[in-house]
Amino acid sequence: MTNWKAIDLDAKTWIKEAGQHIIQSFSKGVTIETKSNANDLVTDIDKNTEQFFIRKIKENYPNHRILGEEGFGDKVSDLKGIVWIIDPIDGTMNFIRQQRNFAISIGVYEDGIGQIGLIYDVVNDELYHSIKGNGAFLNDLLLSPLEEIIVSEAIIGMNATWVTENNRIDPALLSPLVKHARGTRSYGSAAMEMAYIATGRIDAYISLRLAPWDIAAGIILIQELGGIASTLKGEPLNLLGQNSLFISKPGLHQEIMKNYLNDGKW
Ligand code: 2AM
Ligand code: CA
Ligand code: CA
Ligand code: CA
Repeated sequence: MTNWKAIDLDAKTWIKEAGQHIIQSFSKGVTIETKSNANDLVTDIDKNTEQFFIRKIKENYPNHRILGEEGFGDKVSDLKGIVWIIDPIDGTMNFIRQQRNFAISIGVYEDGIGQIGLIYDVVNDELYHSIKGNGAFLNDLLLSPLEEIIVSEAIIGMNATWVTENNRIDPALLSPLVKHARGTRSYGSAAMEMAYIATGRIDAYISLRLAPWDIAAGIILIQELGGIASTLKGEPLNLLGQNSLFISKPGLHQEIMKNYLNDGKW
């Protein structure tokens, strides 16, 4: 039997320590590089933070594998055994430009099943955490199960990109949702937006292009609270590839799927 409580405790200790290093970097300056395109950024802090987690995990759990955004982990092509899925800084552009609105995201999976989800909003010292079946917490506060809400009362997290010309979705599909919702928000960190659903700060989050490390922790957290996570076509998420993401409070997910997304037939 895997001792998830012990792993969770270690992960929380490490995530706080990593957060301290990140805070210290604010006064030192960071080195910025671009990845796939001019808006796809990475810093030495993203890389150092990922390497920090890998060192800790390998020392303490040598048979666990690690899938990390910056590529210092293992070549993971299946989810057998225990796999840590890590985004050392989710919201790198915010980290660089705002020194806020970013998070560390860690999901721990066993044979493809999410067991531990951690999202750490470093600057606000807000640690969202969940062990499957044991509830979800913000720091020491037990979070309540998510309640149903309707579109006209809901705040939807979504990047404006998806209602402009783009090569992933017809902007006409999502624009009625933007119009009918109580409001929309875009924070620029998928992990943080999912954490905000957990606390009720927003009610759903939509993105057309996310990687496993963006979503691994958030889906554990939200499912623990009774929320629903799928692709924008309503399909199950794949933690080994790119996905669209539609994660939401219950009720709202069904309403949007049916009335705005033609039950995934688009
Ligand atoms: P990142 O900061 O870790 O790269 C921004 O809207 C959100 O989308 C962030 O969570 C960001 O994660 C994620 N994202 C995923 N792929 C991206 C890409 N190619 N370029 C920029 N952001 C990306
Ligand atoms: Ca990135
Ligand atoms: Ca990310
Ligand atoms: Ca990242």
